[in-house]
Amino acid sequence: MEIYGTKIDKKWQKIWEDTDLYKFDKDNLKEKLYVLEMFSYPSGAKLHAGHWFNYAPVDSWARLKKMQGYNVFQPMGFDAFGLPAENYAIKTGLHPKDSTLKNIETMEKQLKAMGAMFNWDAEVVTCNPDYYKWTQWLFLKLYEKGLAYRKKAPVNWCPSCNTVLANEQVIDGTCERCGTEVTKKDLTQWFFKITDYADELLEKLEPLDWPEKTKSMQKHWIGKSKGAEVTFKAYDSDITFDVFTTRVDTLFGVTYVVLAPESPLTDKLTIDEYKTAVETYKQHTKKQSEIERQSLTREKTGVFTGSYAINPVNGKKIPIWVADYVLATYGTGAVMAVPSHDERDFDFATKYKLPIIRVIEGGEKLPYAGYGKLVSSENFNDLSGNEAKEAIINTLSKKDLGRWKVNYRLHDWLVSRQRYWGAPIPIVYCDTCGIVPVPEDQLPIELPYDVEFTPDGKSPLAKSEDFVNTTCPHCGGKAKREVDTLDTFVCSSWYYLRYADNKNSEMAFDPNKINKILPVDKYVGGPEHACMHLLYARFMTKALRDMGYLDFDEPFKSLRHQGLILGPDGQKMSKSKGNTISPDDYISKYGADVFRLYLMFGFDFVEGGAWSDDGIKAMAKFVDRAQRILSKCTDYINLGGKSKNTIDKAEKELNYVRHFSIKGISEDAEKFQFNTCIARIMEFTNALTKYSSCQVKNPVFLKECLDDFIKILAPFAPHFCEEQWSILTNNFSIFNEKWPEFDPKALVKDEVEIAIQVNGKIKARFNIPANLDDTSIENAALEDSSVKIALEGKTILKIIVIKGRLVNIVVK
Ligand code: ANZ
Ligand code: ZN
Repeated sequence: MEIYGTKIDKKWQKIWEDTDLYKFDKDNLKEKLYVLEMFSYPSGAKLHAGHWFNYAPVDSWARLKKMQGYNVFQPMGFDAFGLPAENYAIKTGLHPKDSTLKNIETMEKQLKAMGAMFNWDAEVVTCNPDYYKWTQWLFLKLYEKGLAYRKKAPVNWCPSCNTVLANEQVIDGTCERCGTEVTKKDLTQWFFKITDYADELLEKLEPLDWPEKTKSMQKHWIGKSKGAEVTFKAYDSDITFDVFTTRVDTLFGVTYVVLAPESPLTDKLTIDEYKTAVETYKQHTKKQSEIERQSLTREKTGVFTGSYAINPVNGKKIPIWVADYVLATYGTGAVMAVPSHDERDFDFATKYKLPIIRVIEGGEKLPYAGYGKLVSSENFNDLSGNEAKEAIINTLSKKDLGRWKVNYRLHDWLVSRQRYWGAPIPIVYCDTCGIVPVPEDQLPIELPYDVEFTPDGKSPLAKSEDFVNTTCPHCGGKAKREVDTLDTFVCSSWYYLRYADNKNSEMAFDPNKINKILPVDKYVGGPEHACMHLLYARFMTKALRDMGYLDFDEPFKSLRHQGLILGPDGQKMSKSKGNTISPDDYISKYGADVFRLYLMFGFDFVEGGAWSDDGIKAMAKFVDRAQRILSKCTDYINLGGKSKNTIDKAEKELNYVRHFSIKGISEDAEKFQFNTCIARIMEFTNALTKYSSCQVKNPVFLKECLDDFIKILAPFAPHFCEEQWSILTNNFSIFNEKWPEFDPKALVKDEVEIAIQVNGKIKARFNIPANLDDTSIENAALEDSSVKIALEGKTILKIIVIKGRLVNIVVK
């Protein structure tokens, strides 16, 4: 008889589905628990081990919570638009719509084979018009509130994907998707004004139950910096410009000014004689990534503009340079250089023989700035650190030449893409009316099917006459549609809201419904989303809250990340290395439970690790063993084996392990320590095996132990345990049973083992009642025959009793 494997899996999966076992009760939300795993891209044809490692352990936790009485909502869906799906389609020569829908079908089947209790009736697929209609609606709402806008800006361009990328999608200067070096292009693009929420995104981050590392990455990405803006005037000219500085107290030490090559000021301030040199330098800069440019150790380069500026505090004339270590995208794109107190300025000044004036005494030595006393100007002498800053800002602000300023590293979110496979942006351009948002009742703007979508740098939709040409919703005249599509991160910034009301055709979601189901109680997915998806979703929640749709501030109260499953060689799995593990092969051999158990036992959830075939074989053996002991004990119980009234030692021992396991698993699962959960179940199996070999057993007690055993294993091996439960009890379903509670009394040991030493050498060990007092312990020690022999002819000087562990008899 098969005890685990696809036959058992399928049998129970069908029954679970037919009986609606996972039904989420929307009318009884007191004990609701929204458990969410990041939905997947249907970009490859199949689920990989990484998907399983995200979904299976979390499903086990959700099952446990269901048994603890929670009304669990665990939806699943597909992040179906975007580059991954489109690139897959191009690679396979299929249309993205066809390949995506086909992949989704396969992946749904695989996800079902996992036996996870997903609420499939809540499924969302972001590339379906009934979903992206509302993504477009969201765009219109943001536009209405001034949170979506269009501007020309230097943007990140991936020459291989042929599209712009958001800052978040540029990793170490390369494209997040294909690894190609990213360049800059001046383009008119759509942005979401996430910076309006920078402060709140920062403040509300701290109290969240999220991994500290993720919080700190997001905090750094938002990058709040408190400083000042100082206005400089160009010499012999009307041009003025601001610099951003966190060290306005070093203003007397400024010996030159540096502009970012891309700053519009650069062209304005470069005099004719230097134009060629500056232009050459600007071209050179285009090839450098922002990461490289920020490196402290890299050799500094730059060129002179031929212009000078006036330092507003002392009227000194200082040269204006252009250098790539100043970024156009931060602060004002212009810097006051203080080579005496700033390392980069120091390197630059040394290389180009620019003056260095030390203005602060008593701080750290060069090249780092200190916060010592100011020594540079009679007016400010003897002031230190913050006092000097205050005094200087006070003086400057009277002439409107300086002010406090808070700066953020975070930029507005660039959301338009020059690719085909995304939600069309619901905007129309009319010669008469300008930018016109598409009226809500005309949504969705459907993505046309017949389009030449191979990327060539232009938006593919521009090639579709039918799509482009339209009438202006405002004046009825001829108009053209926006041809860019939305970044797929826009789709995923609100999917967790749609799950809770996915069939609504009147609105994106009914606030009355979803405000009760959300926020998400536990969100689990990869750590790579720290500065993208997780930030965007938080922004979207806050924006929708401010529009009156949501009554909560944060979408994800508690967040966990799973680690990475590596190939057997310890390397990241990749087709080119030939070290990928396909879950399907193992599922058909061992069934879902053995696979799930192995993932949970063989790896630390947060750390992940290398795959091992031996590990999964061992897990299959364990399940065999568990089944044998269950069947042996069940037979004994059914035969009505001899019973007795007294509780003997063997019974006590098993009872201890039983309650120890219940307690441990309840606690460890809460911490997502699934490997120790399985280890405890293994201990319980050993204890059962030991007890089952006793001559006299207590069938009533044994039945209780088996019940608990199956219950606490059930979340981890759901199909196997449902089967065993039906054999043992004839009941359905184990997941409607109550999770057992441990009995603290069972964890108090009656007896403890004690060691008896004579002059530090162990002479005997034996058990004593756990509550024995010191004198009785001493007496018991002196009674022991081996101890008696050791004490012969000696004088006892002292007896030391360490409760519950040790007696040391000191003799002469
Ligand atoms: C003068 C100065 C003296 C500075 C000193 C620092 C130390 P954070 O803390 O990251 O906000 N800066 C300003 N804009 C820049 C840009 N677009 N590209 C590169 N560097 C820029 O850093 C603020 C400091 O970074 C500013 O303060 C400015 O240099 C530089 F002893 O001004 B400081
Ligand atoms: Zn018009």
